[in-house]
Amino acid sequence: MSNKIDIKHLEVGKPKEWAAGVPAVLSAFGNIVNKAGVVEGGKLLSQLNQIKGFDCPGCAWPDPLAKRATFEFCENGAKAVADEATTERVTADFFARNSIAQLKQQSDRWLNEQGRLVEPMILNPGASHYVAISWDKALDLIAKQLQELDSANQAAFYTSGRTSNEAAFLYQLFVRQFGTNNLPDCSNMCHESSGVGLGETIGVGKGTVSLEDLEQAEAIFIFGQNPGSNHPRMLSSLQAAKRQGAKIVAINPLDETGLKRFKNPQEVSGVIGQGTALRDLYLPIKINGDVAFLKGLCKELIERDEQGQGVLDKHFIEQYCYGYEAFKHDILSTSWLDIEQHSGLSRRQIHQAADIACQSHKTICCWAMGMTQHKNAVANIQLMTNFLMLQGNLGKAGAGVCPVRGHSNVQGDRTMGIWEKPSASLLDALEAHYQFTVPREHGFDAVETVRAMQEGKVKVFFAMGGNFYRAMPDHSATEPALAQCKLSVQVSTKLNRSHLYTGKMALILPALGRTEIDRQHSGIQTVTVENSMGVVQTSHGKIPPASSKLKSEITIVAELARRVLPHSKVDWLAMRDDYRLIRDGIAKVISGFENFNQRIEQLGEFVLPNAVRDKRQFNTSTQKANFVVHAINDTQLPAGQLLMMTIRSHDQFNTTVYTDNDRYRGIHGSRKVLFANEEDIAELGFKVGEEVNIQSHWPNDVLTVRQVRGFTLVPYNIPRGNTAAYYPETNDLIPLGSVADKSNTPAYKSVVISLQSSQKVK
Ligand SMILES: Nc1nc2c(c(=O)[nH]1)N[C@H]1C(S)=C(S)[C@@H](COP(=O)(O)OP(=O)(O)OC[C@H]3O[C@@H](n4cnc5c(=O)[nH]c(N)nc54)[C@H](O)[C@@H]3O)O[C@H]1N2
Ligand SMILES: Nc1nc2c(c(=O)[nH]1)N[C@H]1C(S)=C(S)[C@@H](COP(=O)(O)OP(=O)(O)OC[C@H]3O[C@@H](n4cnc5c(=O)[nH]c(N)nc54)[C@H](O)[C@@H]3O)O[C@H]1N2
Ligand code: SF4
Ligand SMILES: [Mo]
Repeated sequence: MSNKIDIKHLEVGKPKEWAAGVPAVLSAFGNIVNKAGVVEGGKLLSQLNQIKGFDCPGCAWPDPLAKRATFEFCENGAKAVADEATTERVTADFFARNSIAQLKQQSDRWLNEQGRLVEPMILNPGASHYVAISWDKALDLIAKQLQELDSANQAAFYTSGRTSNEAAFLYQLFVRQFGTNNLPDCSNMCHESSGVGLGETIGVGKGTVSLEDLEQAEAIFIFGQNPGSNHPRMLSSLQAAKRQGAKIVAINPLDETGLKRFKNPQEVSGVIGQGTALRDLYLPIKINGDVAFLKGLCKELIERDEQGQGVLDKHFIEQYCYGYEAFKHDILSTSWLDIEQHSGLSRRQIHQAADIACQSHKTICCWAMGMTQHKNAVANIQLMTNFLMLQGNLGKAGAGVCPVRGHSNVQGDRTMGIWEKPSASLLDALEAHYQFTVPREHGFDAVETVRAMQEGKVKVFFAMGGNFYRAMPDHSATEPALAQCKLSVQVSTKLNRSHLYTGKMALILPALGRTEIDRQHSGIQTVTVENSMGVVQTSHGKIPPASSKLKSEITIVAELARRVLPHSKVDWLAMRDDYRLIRDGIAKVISGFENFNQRIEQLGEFVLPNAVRDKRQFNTSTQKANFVVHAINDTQLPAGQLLMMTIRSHDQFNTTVYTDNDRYRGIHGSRKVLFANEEDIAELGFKVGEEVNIQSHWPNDVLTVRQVRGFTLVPYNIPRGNTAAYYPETNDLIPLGSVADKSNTPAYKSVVISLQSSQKVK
C-alpha cells in the first residue's frame, strides 16, 4: 500500500505496530510541562490516581484496588490533566477582542488552546460579544428565566460525564424539585445502548467484571474499541491477562495499534524490549457486521454442542436463563451465507473465534462505541451477552460483560440519578427523604431535547459541562434549535463551540476542575466518582484554582437552587458548605451507598453491589437472563455508496482536540482525512491523496444535500465498502433522526456516504 501523501500540512506514514513505550512517556511529560509548568505539572502527575490524590479526568478505566504504582496513569490521562491545568486564561478582555462571529471561524483546537475560563460571561440578546457579569447577577438571571417558564418541562438540564457524584446528585435533586426529569446526558450519545441492552438481558445496565476478573480471564473478546488511545491503561490489564495465558480476540474494522503489541512504560522491558503481543486473533469485521458475526459465533457453539462436544453450560442455561429454545431455533436457521456476507468474515475466521471461546472456561466481552452507535446497537449488546450466557460466563470469576465507559464519571452520574428515565425506586426514595412531590413523567434524552427545542417546547437549556452543540449530530438541526431557546447556560472549564452556538441569551459559568483544590466554609472538600467497574473512590484537587472567581459545580447548583426554589426545605447552602452532607443524602437515597461518609473516610474506596456478579441474580422481567432473537441487519450498500464510522484520534478527548496528529494511525498535521480501502478509492475513480467532499445519505433526511468539504483520501487497511473519519469534524453528516432502536443513541458509526471530487464542485 503506498502511503506517500504529503499535501498541505498533512503527512501520512505507516500505522504503528506497537503502542505506548517511550513515545508515550515523552508525550505525557512534554504535555504537562508545556501546559502546566514543571512544578505544578510534576505535583499533578505524582497525585494522579493515587489514593489521596485526584481521579484522572480522562476516561473511566479503573485503578487497581488498594495498591497503586508510583505512576498510575497513561499518556492520555496526562494530556487531560495538562489540558485542565494549563496556565493560559480566557479573560473578559479576550471576549472583548474576539466577537462571536470571529470565534466561530476558529477551529475546535484553537478554541480549547485559549485556556481556562475564569469569570462568568453573558452574551446579551443580539450582542456580538460576551461581556463580564457578576455571579449574583448571572444566577439571579437564570433563576428568573426558569421561574418565568409555563412549566418546568420547558427547561432541559444536560450533564457531561466529568461531574462528581456529589455535584450530580445535588443537580438532579434540584432539577427534580424544580419539577422535571429533563436530564439528558452524554450517556445518551455513548453507552445508552449498553444500558438498555443489558437491562433487558441481565437486569443490570452496568458491567459485571472487576480488574481482577479481567486479569484472570481465559478469553477476552474486544468489540469495537480502541483502548490504545481511549483507555490506555486497559493495555496493562490485557498484558497481565496474556501473561496468565488468556487469548485475546479483536473484532474491529481497523487493526488498531494498541491491540497489536504493547510496550508497558512501567516496565524496563517495555522501554527497551519488544513488548507483549496482545491479540491472538484479529477479525476485520465490516462496520455494523457484529450482529451477523455474533450469530455466526453462537451458531458455531450450538452446532458443536449438538455434535456432542459439550460446549454449552447446560446447567446455567436451564437454571438461570429464559428463551433458549427460541434463540437456538433462530440461530440454527440463520444461514452461513447471510452471516458471512453481512459480517464480512469468513466461516473459517468465525470458526477460529469459536475455537478460542470453546477452549476458555472464563470469557469476558469488552466493548465501546463500535458497538453502541449503530441503528441495531442494542441487538449488538444483547447478542454479545447471549454469547456469554451460552457458556455460563456471567456471575463467575474471570467472566462477564465489560462495557468500557467513556467519561471519568459517566457511570457515577447515572448511579446518582442523572437520567431522563429514572426508576420508580429512585423517585420514591427521593420523595421519601426530601419530602417533595417528584415528577414521574419521563423527560427528554439528548436527541429529544433538540427536537423539543425545535418545536419550542424547551426554552431554557442548562449544561453541566460538555460541548452539547459539537458532540451532537447534525448541526443544521442543533444550531437553529438552540437559537430558538430564550437562554442557554454552559457550566464549563474550557472554551468550546457550545459557547458560540447558543440561545438568544447565553451565559458561561466557569467551574473548578477535578485537579483544583475545592475550599468551602467547612474546609477543603473531597468528591467521589465511580469508575467503569463500579468502584467508588475519592478525588482531592491538588492545585490552586485557575482563578479566584471560579465556583465549584456544587456551589453553582446550590446557589441556583436556593434562588429558584426559595420555599424548598432542602438546605442547599449547608450542602454547599460541607459536601459530607450531600453524601449523607446519597446514603439515604441511592442503594449501595449506605454509610457513605464513613466508608470513604476509612477505606478511600469501595465496590458497589452488582446482583449479577455477586449472586447470579437477574432482575429482569422474567427474573432470568434473557436470550433475545435478533435479525441480521443488511450491511450491503448500492454501488457508489460507502459506510463511514466517525472515530477518535489519539490526540483528542471527545470534542477537545489537542493536536492534529494521530500517531498510531500514522497521521500528522491534519484531521480532515477519510480513511478508505485503496481498491474502493480506485474503483470510484479517485486517487490516493485526492481531496474530496463527503455527502451523506439517509432515506428520511429533510436536507437535500448534507455535505462536508475538503477531506483527503488516505488508503488504509479497512474492509471494502467501509471508511472512517474523525469526530466531531464529520458530525454534520449524521442526521438527527439516524439513531439506534430503543436507546435513541445517534448512529455515529453507521453513516452512508458518497464522495465527490472537491475540484469539480468548486
Ligand atoms: N484519549 C481519549 N480517551 C477517551 C476519549 C477520547 O476522546 N480520547 N473519549 C472517551 C469516551 S466519552 C468514550 S465513549 C470512549 C470511546 O472509546 P472507543 O469506543 O474506543 O472510541 P472510538 O474512537 O469511538 O472507537 C471506536 C472503535 O470501534 C471501532 N468500530 C467502529 N464501528 C464498528 C463496528 O461496527 N463494529 C466493530 N466491531 N467495531 C467498530 C472503530 O474502528 C474504533 O476502533 O473513550 C473515552 N476515552
Ligand atoms: N460523530 C461522533 N459524535 C460523537 C461521538 C462519536 O463517537 N462520533 N461520541 C459521543 C460520545 S461517546 C460522547 S460521551 C459525547 C461527548 O459529549 P460531551 O461530554 O458533551 O463533550 P466533551 O467534548 O467531553 O466536553 C468537553 C467540554 O467539557 C467541559 N469540561 C471539561 N471538564 C469539565 C469539568 O470538570 N466541569 C465542567 N463543568 N465542564 C468541564 C469543557 O468546557 C470542555 O470543552 O460525544 C458524542 N459525539
Ligand atoms: S486509562 Fe483513562 S483513567 Fe487511566 S490514566 Fe489513562 S486516561 Fe486516565
Ligand atoms: Mo462517551
